[in-house]
Amino acid sequence: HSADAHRTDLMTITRFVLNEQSKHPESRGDFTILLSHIVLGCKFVCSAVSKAGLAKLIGLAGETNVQGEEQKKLDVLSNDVFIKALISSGRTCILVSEEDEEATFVEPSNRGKYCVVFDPLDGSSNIDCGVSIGTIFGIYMVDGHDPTIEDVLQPGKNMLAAGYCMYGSSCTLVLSTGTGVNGFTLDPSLGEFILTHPDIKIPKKGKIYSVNEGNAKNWDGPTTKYVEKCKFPKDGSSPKSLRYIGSMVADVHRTLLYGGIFLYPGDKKSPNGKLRVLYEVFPMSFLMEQAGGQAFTGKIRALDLVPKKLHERSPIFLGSYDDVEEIKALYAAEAAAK
Ligand code: P6P
Repeated sequence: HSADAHRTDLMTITRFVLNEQSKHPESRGDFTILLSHIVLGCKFVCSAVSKAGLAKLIGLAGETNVQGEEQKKLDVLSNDVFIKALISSGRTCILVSEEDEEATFVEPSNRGKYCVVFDPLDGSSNIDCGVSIGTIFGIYMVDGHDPTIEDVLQPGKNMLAAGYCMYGSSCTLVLSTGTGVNGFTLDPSLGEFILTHPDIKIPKKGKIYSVNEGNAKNWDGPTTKYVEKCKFPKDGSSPKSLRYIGSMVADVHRTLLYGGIFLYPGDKKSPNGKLRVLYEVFPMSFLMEQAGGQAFTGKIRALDLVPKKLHERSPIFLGSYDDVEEIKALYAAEAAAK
C-alpha cells in the first residue's frame, strides 16, 4: 500500500508551496503567486531548451549582453520570458537579470513587494554542445516605499527564497524558502514538477573537488595549497576526484547531492573571480547553507557580503561543511601571516 500511496500521492511544487503558505495564516498568497510564475517561466525555458537543437534556436542573436558575451537566441528568449512572467505576476517591483545592464522597475500599477534577481540561462556557452544549463534565482522583500536600486543591494542573508532549475537529462527545480531544500522533477506528461528530492542535505564531507584547473597559474596561495591537498593528501587519505562541467547549475547540483566542494576562486587576473554575487553566488550559497553546507568568499561568509553594484563578482568556495572549513583555515592562516 505504501509504495502505491507514494506513486499516487503526487506532491507537486504547487501543492508543496501552498502547504508552506498554510503555515503562515497571515499570508495573502503573494509569495505563492510569485513562485508559480517563476515555475511557469522554468517550464517554458525547459521546453525551448529541449527543442533548441531542432528549432534552430541555437546560434547567435547577433547582439552581445552586458557581459560582452555573444548572446544566443535562447538567452534572449529566456530573459524575455522571465521578465514578462515576473511582471505579469503583479507581485514584483524590481527585477535584476544577468542579461540586462540596468534593473527593471515595474510600473506602479502592477507593482508587488518582491525583488527577483536571476540568471535566466546560466552556462549558456554550453548550449550548443548539450551540456546541462540552468536558471538561477533569488527573491528579496522590498518594503513599501518607492523602490530604488539600493533596495536590491542587500546581503544574501536577507533572501526569502532561492533556487535553480537545471535543464539536463531531466528538468529539475531545486528550491529553498528558508526551511530546508527540496528538489522537484518535471513530469512532461503532466506538465507538473513532482517532489522527487525531499529535504536535501549535503554530505558533511565529500570526495570531489570542482574547479577550472586551467586557471591554476594565476591562483593565490590558499587556493593553490587547497587543490594541492586534494590531489596529494598528506594524511594518507585517498585523493579527491576532479569533476568540472563548466556550468554552475550542473556543478552545484552534483555538489549538493554527492557532496564535495565547488570553487571559483579569484586570481591575479580577476581578483573577484568570475561568478556574479546577486544571481549566482547568493542563491547557490543560500541553498548550500539550507542543506547543511556552507559558502565562503575567501574573506567572509558569502551571504554576509553587501553588494555595491548589480553585476559585481565574488570569489566563491561552497559545498560540504567540512571541505569548506579546510579552505577557510588556509585563508585564515594567510591572513594571520600578513
Ligand atoms: P570557466 C558559465 O559561463 C559560467 O557563468 C558558470 O555557469 C560556470 O560555473 C562558469 O561560468 C565557468 O567558467 O571560466 O570555468 O569557463
